[in-house]
Amino acid sequence: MSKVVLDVPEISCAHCSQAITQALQPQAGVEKVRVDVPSRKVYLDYDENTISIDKVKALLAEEEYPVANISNA
Ligand SMILES: [Cu+2]
Repeated sequence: MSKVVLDVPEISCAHCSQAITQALQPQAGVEKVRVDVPSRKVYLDYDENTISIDKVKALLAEEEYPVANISNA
């Protein structure tokens, strides 16, 4: 399992947190999603053999939350 931190500048409120969680949590391979609104970060635990980080980025982009940066948790 991999752990990453995604910087998502568009995060601004609890609705954003909910939208991102709902977009990612149901996906196969996503273990855990935690959105921190004040720091505009998404903490993601996922199985890289099941879902790619590019897929995660695409899903967030579809929801109008482009990922600006990815770092290891
Ligand atoms: Cu919001």
